[in-house]
Amino acid sequence: MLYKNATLATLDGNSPYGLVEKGAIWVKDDGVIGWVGEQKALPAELAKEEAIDLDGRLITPGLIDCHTHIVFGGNRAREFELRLQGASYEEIAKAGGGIVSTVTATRAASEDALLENALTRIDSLLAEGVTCIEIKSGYGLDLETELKMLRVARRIADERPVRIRTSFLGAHALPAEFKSRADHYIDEICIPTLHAAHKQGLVDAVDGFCENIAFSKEQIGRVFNAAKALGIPVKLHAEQLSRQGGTALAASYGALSVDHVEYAIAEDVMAMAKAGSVAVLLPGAFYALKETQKPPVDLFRAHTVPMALATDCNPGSSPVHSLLLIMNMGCTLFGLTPEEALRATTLHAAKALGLEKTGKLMKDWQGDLAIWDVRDPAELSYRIGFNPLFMRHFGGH
Ligand code: DI6
Ligand code: FE
Repeated sequence: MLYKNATLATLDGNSPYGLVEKGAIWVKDDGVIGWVGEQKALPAELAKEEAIDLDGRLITPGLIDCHTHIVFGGNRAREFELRLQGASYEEIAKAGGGIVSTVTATRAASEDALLENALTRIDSLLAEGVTCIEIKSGYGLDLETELKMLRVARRIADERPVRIRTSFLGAHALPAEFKSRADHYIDEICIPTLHAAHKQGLVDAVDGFCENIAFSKEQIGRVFNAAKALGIPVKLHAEQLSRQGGTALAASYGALSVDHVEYAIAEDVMAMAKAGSVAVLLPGAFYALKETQKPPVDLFRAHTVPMALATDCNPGSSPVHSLLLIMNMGCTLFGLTPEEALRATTLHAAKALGLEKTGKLMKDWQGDLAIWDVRDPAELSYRIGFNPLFMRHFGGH
């Protein structure tokens, strides 16, 4: 497919957005970019091919939502009401609500019902030009339901034109049946379930939640050792509600990403820089929990730690179904520039998932595209509650 007369935010080179005006891009039948650049430089044999004239509209790499919990049962509207009345997220979790209440609903739901339910949320993301979504398990917390969640996540790619990456998040919360026995849960359920899920080819990465309402560094370390032995990359929810030292732990395992990181300090950021980990910022959870501690964006810049942005779509701390809104929040709440916000949902999100040659418009890179009815890429972060997607190009189609 050849697109002509487009504005290209290639994200390549040193100019802002790697912008090319009056550009053209050719995506080959195998879904890989065959040619991209200024239209006047288009080789003669391509120039005579049939093309879509975009009349100056903007093309970016397809957006990537690199952190979601989008497969789950039930909802937490009641918890939302409780939090509005003053209960904190931690208090609700400690009282047996929170993540564990979603576990009950997810265990009870059939595989087909979970899929149908997730697709409604997936469709909101796809409508905004998202072409790749990471999905975590972690609302099963038993062998059967963790595997069910991962199967549902993978089935989404059969139902919709989207790439799916799955992360095993067995160390998300302690299920009620293991109350006060977190070490037993890790050894008897979490790690054996990881082995089973890996054996069935359902795991692209291993994640955990290092927090005083979840698991300690030592417990997460045991899960990461199991991941390492299986050759699976890791990532971690760390320093979200308090500073626990999860960031340094994750970095010591060469984590693909460390996520949330509101409470990270300079030494954490330096450990991430050394490990090459991406900082995945989740302003939806920051907003919904009325957090006031902002992630150390200036330190990430100073140490050239790439920043990604994601929805964290989940029924509790971030019931967010718009990656464009997250780009706006990244700018408004965390002080990213619109250019950083676009890199954060394309190139850097790809890196957070360990995807190669994805997230830039370059020859031989992956050719999933979002085509927008705007001319200036800053417009993607600027509006709130407005979707300027013109069309999406996925794979070889
Ligand atoms: N941190 C989060 O923001 C989500 N998981 C996590 O570890 C929240 C999940 C939930 O509240 O259901
Ligand atoms: Fe999360």
